[in-house]
Amino acid sequence: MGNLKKKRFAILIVILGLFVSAHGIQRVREERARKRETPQSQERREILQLNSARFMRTEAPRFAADQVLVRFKPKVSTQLVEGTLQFYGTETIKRIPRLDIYQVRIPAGISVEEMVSALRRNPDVDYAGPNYIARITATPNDTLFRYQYALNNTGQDFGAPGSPTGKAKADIRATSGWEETTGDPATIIAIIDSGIDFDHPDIKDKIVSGGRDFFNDDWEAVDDNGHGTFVAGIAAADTNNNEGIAGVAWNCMVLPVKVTDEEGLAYYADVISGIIWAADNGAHVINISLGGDAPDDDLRDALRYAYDKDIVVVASAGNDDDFVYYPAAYDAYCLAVAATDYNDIRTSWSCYGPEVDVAAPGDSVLSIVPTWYWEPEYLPYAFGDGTSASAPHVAGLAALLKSLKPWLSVDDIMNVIRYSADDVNSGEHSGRDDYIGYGRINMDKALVPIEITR
Ligand SMILES: [Ca+2]
Ligand SMILES: [Ca+2]
Ligand SMILES: [Ca+2]
Ligand SMILES: [Ca+2]
Repeated sequence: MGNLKKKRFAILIVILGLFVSAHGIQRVREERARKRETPQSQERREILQLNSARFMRTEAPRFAADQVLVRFKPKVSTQLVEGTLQFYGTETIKRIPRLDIYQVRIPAGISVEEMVSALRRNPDVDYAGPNYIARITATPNDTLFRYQYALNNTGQDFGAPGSPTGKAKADIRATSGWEETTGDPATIIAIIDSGIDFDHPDIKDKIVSGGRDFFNDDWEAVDDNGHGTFVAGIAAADTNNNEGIAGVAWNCMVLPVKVTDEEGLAYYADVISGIIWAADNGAHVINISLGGDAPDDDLRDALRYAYDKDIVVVASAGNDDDFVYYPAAYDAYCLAVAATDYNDIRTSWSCYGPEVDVAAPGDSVLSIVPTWYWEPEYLPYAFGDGTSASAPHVAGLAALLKSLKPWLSVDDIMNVIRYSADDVNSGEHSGRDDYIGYGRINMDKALVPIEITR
């Protein structure tokens, strides 16, 4: 591995005003197009399994089994209303005055559907329907949460004054996903990057150890660039702590692995060592928000090493509207993540190709920056762009899945994330495509209680 030190390639991602790209690899587009058409019967089989299993949620109670809501036409007298409700054998639980809706209990032996149908046939009835159970959502108390459109987009103002507002629901459905799980502190996400700021108030309690610094060859992966802290915050910032932002993997922990220098450049050899070290030191998920344009067998083998240990590797596709970078392009062993924006539209700069699996927000994403990053009068948070910001959303989701269902294999987790994604560009590219893969990830759908039969 002696000549690996000569292979110095750029980190792609450069959310924080640092963008170094490398060009020059020759690849044949047609060859890739052919590859894309290869039938993937295995994948199809698993899509069917997931789709059929997903009905479990709709079979769960969606409305109260013994109640209906009914409203009478405005001219119907109170006496007639009460007489009618008695006639149907119902018992009034309460009346919602402003809407003039009666919540009533139906007699035993009659289903909600039968009662609704009977009431709707009555000419005095204006409306009748089930008493649906609203799905509650988990909203954390982090002070900057409202700026995190990527997690919860209501079309709010999320940026500096004058920045665009997004489209409601162009988000990863974090608040409803967190109803299923907020993650297990035993689940560890390794961040192969520039290190993490150990002093940051919104992540310092989420870091499992000093990690490993391969660039400086020491045991404290201190972030001298900012990129790694930013990436780690998206995946697993301290959440519901009345400070800063929420992380996707609310309770999961991070393991810092420093492979870049302070400019954000890394040797392949260090990235390879970092992946193997993380795999051997407790990582359940590995996030790699960096990449180079040259393939490398050792890099591929490092990914395979992690994959063989059932570790989910998530990698950024790249930011220059070109082919997918390495290691994201190692198709079998990782999830390659493209970037969408606050309108659920693929960003113009996101890399594309048959290796893209899913997309996640990568435009104007709020996260943490090291405490030394800004002048002291600024909060240590920033908005950043890049597939670097997209990947850790997916890594966070993988960690939540691993927390909820530790028995799932790496392929199960990757497939759940793929097949539960929303095909948000179905108008132009129906189904899986090379721009956003299966679509923008959906935590709510991915974390639904389903059984996977193998
Ligand atoms: Ca160090
Ligand atoms: Ca926080
Ligand atoms: Ca892939
Ligand atoms: Ca599509």
